[in-house]
Amino acid sequence: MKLFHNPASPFVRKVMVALIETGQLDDVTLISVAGSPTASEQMPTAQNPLGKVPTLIRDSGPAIYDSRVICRFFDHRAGGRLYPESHLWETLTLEATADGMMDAAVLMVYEARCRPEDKRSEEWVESQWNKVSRALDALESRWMSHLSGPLDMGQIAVGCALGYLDFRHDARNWRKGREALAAWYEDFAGRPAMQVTQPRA
Ligand SMILES: N[C@@H](CCC(=O)N[C@@H](CS)C(=O)NCC(=O)O)C(=O)O
Repeated sequence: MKLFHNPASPFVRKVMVALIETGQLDDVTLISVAGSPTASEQMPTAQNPLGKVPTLIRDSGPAIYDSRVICRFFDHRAGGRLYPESHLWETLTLEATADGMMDAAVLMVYEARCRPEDKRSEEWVESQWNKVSRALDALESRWMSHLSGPLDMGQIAVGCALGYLDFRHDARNWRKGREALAAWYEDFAGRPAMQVTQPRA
């Protein structure tokens, strides 16, 4: 199988961590691409009309995309450990929360990268950060017990979201006032799968 990949993408990182945690990394060849909403020349637009990574070309059948779909596909292939039936809706909601944080954090980067300076909106950027900030507060106040349970895809997604905040929005100091989450991340980031997938520009 072939995975359209970029080492800075937190969504691609989710897939890579899931592949490593389920022992399937050798089943995938990486195709390196780079792009943004305003530069889609290298992006997999033929396989994914949205022109986004990650996109996966399987051995048979059409390409599949969106990190949630690809992670679920690989987990299903490996026997279903990362989306446990007993906590399915919580796991999916936690993953959706982390994905929403990544969406907002990536849009903040695109605002600076894709728009001319005189067209950028500080209010809009701050509104995106407000989403991230509310999600961080929810993780700290409501999700610590789930985060501390057996490994699942919700945890992996949160780990990748927090890693992306360190990578692109370090100055926002997300750890302040979220000591439990910060301590959880300190431990989670030490997993070998997290270590070898650290984001790179
Ligand atoms: N919901 C998608 C989001 C993927 C996404 O936004 N990927 C970014 C890279 S971090 C991308 O490909 N951006 C190019 C674009 O938006 O045109 C997923 O979970 O896979």
